[in-house]
Amino acid sequence: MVTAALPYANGGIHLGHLAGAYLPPDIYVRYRRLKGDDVLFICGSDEHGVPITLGARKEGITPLQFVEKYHTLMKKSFEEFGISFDHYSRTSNQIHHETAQQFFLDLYNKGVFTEQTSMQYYDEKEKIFLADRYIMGSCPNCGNEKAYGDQCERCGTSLSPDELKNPVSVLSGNAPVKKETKHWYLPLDKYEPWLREWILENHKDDWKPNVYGQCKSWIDGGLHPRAMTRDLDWGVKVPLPDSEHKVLYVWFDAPIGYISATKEYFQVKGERLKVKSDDEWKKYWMNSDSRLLHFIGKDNIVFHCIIFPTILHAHGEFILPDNVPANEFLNLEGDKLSTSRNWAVWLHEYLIDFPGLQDTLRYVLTSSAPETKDNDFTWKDFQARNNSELAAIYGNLVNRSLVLTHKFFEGVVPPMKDALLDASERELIYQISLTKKSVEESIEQFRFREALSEAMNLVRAGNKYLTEKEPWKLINTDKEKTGHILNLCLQLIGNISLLMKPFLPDSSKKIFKMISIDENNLPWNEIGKTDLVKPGTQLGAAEILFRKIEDTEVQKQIDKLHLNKKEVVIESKSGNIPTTNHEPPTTITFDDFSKLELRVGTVVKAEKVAKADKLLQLSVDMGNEVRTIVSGIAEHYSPEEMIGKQVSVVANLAPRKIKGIESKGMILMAEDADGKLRIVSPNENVKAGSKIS
Ligand code: B3M
Ligand code: ZN
Repeated sequence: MVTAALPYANGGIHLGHLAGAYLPPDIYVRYRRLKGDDVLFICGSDEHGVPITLGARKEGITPLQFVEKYHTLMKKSFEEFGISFDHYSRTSNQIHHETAQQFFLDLYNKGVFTEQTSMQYYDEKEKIFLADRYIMGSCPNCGNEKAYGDQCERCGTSLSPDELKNPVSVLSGNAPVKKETKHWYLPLDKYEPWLREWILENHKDDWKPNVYGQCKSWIDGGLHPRAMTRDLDWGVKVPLPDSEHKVLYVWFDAPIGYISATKEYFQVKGERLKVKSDDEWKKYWMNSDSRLLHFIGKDNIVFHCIIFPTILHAHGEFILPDNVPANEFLNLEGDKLSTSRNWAVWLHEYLIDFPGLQDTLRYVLTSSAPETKDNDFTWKDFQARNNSELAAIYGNLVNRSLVLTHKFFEGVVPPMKDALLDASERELIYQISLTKKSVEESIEQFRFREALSEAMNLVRAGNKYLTEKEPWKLINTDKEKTGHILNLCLQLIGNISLLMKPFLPDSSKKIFKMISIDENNLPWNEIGKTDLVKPGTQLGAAEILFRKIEDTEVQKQIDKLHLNKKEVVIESKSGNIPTTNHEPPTTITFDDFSKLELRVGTVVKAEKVAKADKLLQLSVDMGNEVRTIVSGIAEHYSPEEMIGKQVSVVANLAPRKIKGIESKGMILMAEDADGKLRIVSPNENVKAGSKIS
């Protein structure tokens, strides 16, 4: 059972979504299907929650009109791009509402929830309780002034509205009042021992370090009861008396969407085939021999690793995720992808601008997949990978083999002769099986980037073989050996296109057509065979596999990005709270700037802070005093390296206690797209305490 995060129906699908949560599972399930495994790939639109109601409000349409518009757009993009979901559903469907409500009732009847009446923030003007993204304020952890009621996007901390400093309503811009309301809570704290064992002990070795690490810091940070209901009118209604204006929390209902979509899939299938299949979904969700995998982006880790599994566990009849291979983020041209700033490449636009080039995008996104750290997509890299890898290496091997066979043998596959096999050819054949094995291992460990690069190495080996054997010369003296060589090239191409099928399905299809193979009867385990293409077969015409991408095409994309980038902060109706933009305003006055006192200091002492992997405690000579500054650079500099370095210090920052140490000031750092930090120093040494202006 493979799921991909249900995207909010509040915009299009961009390359970051694709690289993080949709392409990896698509490769995975294509591979599993080829292996003959019983695999189901489910997704759908997430149509509830504040991202929807706020988005609709901004566009001046109803939530229903809003989700209709974006569900249609996303579904179409996925289809045209070729993400091979078995079913793409949506959480507004009745079957989902019923399933989520039943789930809630099951837990309610088991006494899982705690019922709590408390005072919560309320917007008197808009007459609405302010949960999640309806409320903003300062983050108690990092001071970000635009933290949301559910999470600070700058430091990643999960928050509740009560933790925000200076909260304001996103709708009216007013300071909220408190009003009494009742909700049902999932007591996560009670499940802590179970979560510790299930994740921290049982999944220590098989979950990705980034996923495991986030779970550990959540659990170690202490778990608290979390409300599973909200005072809203848009969503799945709470199925209890006196709850007309209450709905299920979107993160309660959305993951259950995976289950309702599975039910719906079998319902539709049953109707089509006129068979009874009502209980088929249970095989995938309740049988202990089923394996559940959730593919998501890193911002969804806590929901899929802690909250949803706790819900499934508390219910008792469901299997738990066996793995949650979450990816990090993809940046774009060195900058964070952002829907609100329109710093994004939209899939539906890509499909118009580069028709038929789905595989190129699959290749580029997989080759630079943010599997272990954030990564960068650039149009220049896109062009280079297409032209100098796909076209120049893969396309070249296929084209040369086909063209030469047509030229010397009228396109009829010549035989390979065992007696003619030399050592380098035996090795090449052996390399096919080795590559199969390593691609399998990499895919099964969710290392798609590595898997693709292994497959490409086999293509490179094929090119090398062809170049060394020079059949275009050999034909003048030895036609039999020439035929033998070309046969081997064609076998190699057949093997490679099967190996590449999960990654580049369209190209494989083209190749199979060129070499006259019926790909539908070619399972994964045929890889390694040297008789995939039978001698005597008439080959199809040689087609260009990957066309060249011109400079003008990528320049157009770069220009478009910059042209459409939104610099302006979008103001809410009342004018003082940005509704969707998380970025600070792009300009400040000189007065704003002059409030900063920036000075150069020299580090005279540096040591690690106990129990804090990221922190260094520095003693910085500021000319007239030596200050203690705690800085989060321990992963980038050792204490020894820091001694004697000149650093730029925000000298008038209010002192702050960090891990019990009073830190007076902050050190400026430059962060590159990979997240690597470097200190910002003057070009030449200056006197400690020099002012930066
Ligand atoms: N819609 C959040 C997101 O799109 C959310 C995922 C739900 S998965 C059940 O990032
Ligand atoms: Zn924060």
